[in-house]
Amino acid sequence: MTRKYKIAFMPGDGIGVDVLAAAKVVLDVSDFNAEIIPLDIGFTIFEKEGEPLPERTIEGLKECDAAFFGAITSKPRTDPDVQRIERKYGTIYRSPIVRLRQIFDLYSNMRPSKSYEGNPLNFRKIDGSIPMIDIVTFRENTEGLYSGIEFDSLIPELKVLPKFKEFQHRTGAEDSDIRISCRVFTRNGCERIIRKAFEYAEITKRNKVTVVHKANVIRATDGMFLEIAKKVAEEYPEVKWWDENIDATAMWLMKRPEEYSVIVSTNMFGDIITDQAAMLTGGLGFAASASTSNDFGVFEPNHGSAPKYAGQNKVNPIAALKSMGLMWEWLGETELADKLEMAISQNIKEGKIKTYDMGGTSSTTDVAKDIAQKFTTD
Ligand code: GGG
Repeated sequence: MTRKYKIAFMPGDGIGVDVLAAAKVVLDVSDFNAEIIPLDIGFTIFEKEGEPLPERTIEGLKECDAAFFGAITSKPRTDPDVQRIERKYGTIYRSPIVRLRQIFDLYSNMRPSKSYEGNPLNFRKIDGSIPMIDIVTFRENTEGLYSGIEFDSLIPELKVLPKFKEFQHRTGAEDSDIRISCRVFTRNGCERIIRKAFEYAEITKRNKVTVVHKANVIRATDGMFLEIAKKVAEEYPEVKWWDENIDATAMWLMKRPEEYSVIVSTNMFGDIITDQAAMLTGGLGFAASASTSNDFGVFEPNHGSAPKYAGQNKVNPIAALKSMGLMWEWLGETELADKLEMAISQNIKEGKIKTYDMGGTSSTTDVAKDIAQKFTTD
């Protein structure tokens, strides 16, 4: 029997509810010893209370060992619903996902992308061959272009800077026609995610890291990222590494995806290449993630709330199940994580019980039940 954990259970919106209910089917047949604590997050609770990440959720999370999260609906601030709710409660919508990452300093976003034998959605190269892909990406999760430092016009403090003066002169844009989203990096932020990737490559004996950036153009931020990578790499002589520009990675991922093993990148680049890697390995129905600090973790499928499928018991629960596996692994429950990974592989290889995205007609619950049955069979 494992020690008793406290796990926050946050289905969120839309299909987040469907896939977490499916994961619960497997959780219930496992001997994972946990108190499950339901917590509110997302657009549904924003509509009810004017706050997508209520204070009680933040406080509840502080009592937990980890959080298992489904999905949320995010809408731009020009959306009439957002504006209506903001007016009603006098609040401003802020992404609860980004806030969670910042409040709990979940600086590492780890996203595995793996081909499963027999998956009809596996990527085929132009020559017809199916590469066996096994990539783990570490994406910086709290800084960069998602740091939330944005301006809705050229504010006076910036307008006086020579670079802005030159920009405004060249473009002829009025102050009010300029929007600024800052890409802010810190030395510590770069170093800890790069170290995480190299450590992982060493511990798992993958021994291969690709550092992805655009240092030749975005010199201040990505220049520092690359410079730190070179220093950190010296501490891991067993790990072979190389660096690439993000555009080259996007291209080579389509041509030779099997050559990548561990990738480390910045917030936005990491977000984009992991969606690309997800499509090479079956789509968002298979894409799981672990957002961790040094002592807390939030585990969630990469997909969003897909409102058009919400409540239909139709979508693929594998990404959520894999996220639960990542949570077990992070908690040190490796036996449970390995058993779950085996059960998922068997379900995909057999190819009998599968959701619509894989060409099947089974429901979300059917897939979960099949995986639960395989999980409990030795
Ligand atoms: N499970 C991931 C999820 O719900 N994603 C939705 C999303 O990316 N929303 C953007 C955001 O709120 O930051």
